[in-house]
Amino acid sequence: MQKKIKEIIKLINKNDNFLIVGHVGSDGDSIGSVTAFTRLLRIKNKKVRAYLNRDTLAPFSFLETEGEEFYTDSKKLKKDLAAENYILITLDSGNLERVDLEAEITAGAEFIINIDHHADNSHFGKINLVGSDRAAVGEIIYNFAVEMIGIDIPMQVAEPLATAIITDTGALRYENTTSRVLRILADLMDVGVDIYKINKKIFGSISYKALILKGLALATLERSANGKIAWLYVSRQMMHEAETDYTEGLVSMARDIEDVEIGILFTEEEEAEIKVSLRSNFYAEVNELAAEFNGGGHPRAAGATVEKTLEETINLVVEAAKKYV
Ligand SMILES: [Mn+2]
Repeated sequence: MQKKIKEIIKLINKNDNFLIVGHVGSDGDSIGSVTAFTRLLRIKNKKVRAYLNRDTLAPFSFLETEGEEFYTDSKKLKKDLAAENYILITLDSGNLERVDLEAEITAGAEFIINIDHHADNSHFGKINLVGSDRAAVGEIIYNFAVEMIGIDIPMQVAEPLATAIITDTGALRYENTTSRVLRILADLMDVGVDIYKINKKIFGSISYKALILKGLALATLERSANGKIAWLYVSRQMMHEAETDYTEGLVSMARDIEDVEIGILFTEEEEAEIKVSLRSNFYAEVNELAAEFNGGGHPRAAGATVEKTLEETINLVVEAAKKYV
């Protein structure tokens, strides 16, 4: 890992125009890593742009990504990049389809540096750094920061890094919370990061509308396989009723039930486009279950999109999940 990091830093030093991006349906790891790495390259006086999807930014407004280098308008980004040569750095995307950019912008890059922590990463970059034993991409970017500017990491980089790590470890509750993660967070606290504030922002508060949606979703809860599989769903009608499509944390409600091994959330994005979120507790490799439906992810957290009706998708996925418990 350290060798690869040095190799990428050398490349960064030799070049001067970068575009950094996370994955579709961006989360705290994606947004935090993109924000931190972009600021790191700015500190190194590099020309750098980042694309952050406006739809997913709201809970992370405390990261204050308002600088001119942070684009939320894809059209403007495309226009500004049109006559330029740029290197694309993708963070937290397991494959090219996950990269949150218009195909034209991805294709226009000189080459891609792919930095990720998903074990099933397809190595789509010219350079690939896949630390599948790392809890978050933020953990990898922390190593870049130490290598590039030393351990005295400024707050504008430290805070998004902590956000990335706290998000992907579920506030240090998931199996991926290693002693290495705790040491990094301790170092980030030492430079001034307020872990309590970040925890509170991401996991300790919910909007009224999101809570209404949670109530509607909980009413759909069902179990199978002697209570080892639990699932709930969110239909378009329910999102309409609650006036929100914020489903963050819902799948954990199913997974966290006593004796459950696999928790599933079905979200009806379109009439025949169902997002399937999969979580497991101890042994079920839900990335393999996701792969049966052309999805992917981690052994304990994975997902797929199924182009069938809600009811058909629930029947298919729940049936397939029984093999894993
Ligand atoms: Mn991640």
